[in-house]
Amino acid sequence: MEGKESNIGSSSSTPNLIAKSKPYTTQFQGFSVPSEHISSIISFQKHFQALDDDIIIATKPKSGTTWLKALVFSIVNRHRYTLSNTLLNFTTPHLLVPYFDLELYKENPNPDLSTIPSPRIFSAHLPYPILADSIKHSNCRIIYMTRNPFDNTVSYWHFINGMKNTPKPSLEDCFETFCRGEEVYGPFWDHALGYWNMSLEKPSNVLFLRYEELLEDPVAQTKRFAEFLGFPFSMEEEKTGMVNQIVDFCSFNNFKNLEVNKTGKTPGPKIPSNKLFFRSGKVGDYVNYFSPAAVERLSNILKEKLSGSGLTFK
Ligand code: PAP
Repeated sequence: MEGKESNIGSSSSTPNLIAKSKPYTTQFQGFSVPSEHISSIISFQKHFQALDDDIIIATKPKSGTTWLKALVFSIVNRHRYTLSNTLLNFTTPHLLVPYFDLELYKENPNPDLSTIPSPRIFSAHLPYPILADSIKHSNCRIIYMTRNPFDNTVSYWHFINGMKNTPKPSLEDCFETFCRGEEVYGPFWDHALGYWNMSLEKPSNVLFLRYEELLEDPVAQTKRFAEFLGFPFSMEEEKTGMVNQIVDFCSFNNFKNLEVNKTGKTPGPKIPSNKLFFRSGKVGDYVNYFSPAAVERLSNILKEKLSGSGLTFK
């Protein structure tokens, strides 16, 4: 959908399809969680045993998860695969770095994860308080990426409207739901604050970044991830251009054009094609969708919710 038609001005009384189409989301431990994943989240909380060298990629949907998964997989497996034979050429990052709730604990409430080669890389859209306790008590590393809420909302709106078997909210619906803190995995501010606060408390375990920072300097951020994860690039690797090669391989224009991402399909009935994970990959696209009044409204909500935390969004 090339939806430039919905420029949201003031608050709307349009019915909220996401909230109304129960049981799409359910209030669970303080957050709006997709109802269909609650039982797998409970199994994950109960059974997952974190290892100290586990890596967890945590994001709210549409914050750049696919990109971050590709980068982290490439960093960690660079001695195992070259960029021409990496599994990322044939498999979506979403299968290589599976979600706890959407995949691993979906079919089997207590899957055997002990055969996954070390370091295991997992992902979650879950807020920090909902993660399994064993993660919080282990030494594993979490990279959390967030994104400015306006681009995030636009991206989500496009995505959910491109999915099958989901509600089809208007952009107004998505915006209103977001402002109320009732969007999927929301409230946005509590989601971000949970990881933000942990990144301040345990900086060697939780790395916090924004999509915009990654887009602005992917080379510096990729080196930062590698250091944080305990896989720093050697001088030799830097000299031979390894960091740039990984960044270029995972860049929007290259990555979205890999056959697997153009025509491949993730298992399951909801995602019609992997290309749904790639749209514009830009910062600030939201100005084409939201009026200054709408931007001001949500900015004021955020200012209040994030007040005193030190967390800011451009
Ligand atoms: P998910 O939560 O469904 O996994 P996620 O990957 O987090 O989605 O977010 C998708 C967004 O990241 C899309 O943003 P847009 O709608 O504003 O365009 C997508 O285009 C963007 N994206 C995907 N891959 C990349 C990449 N390699 N570089 C930059 N942005 C990317």
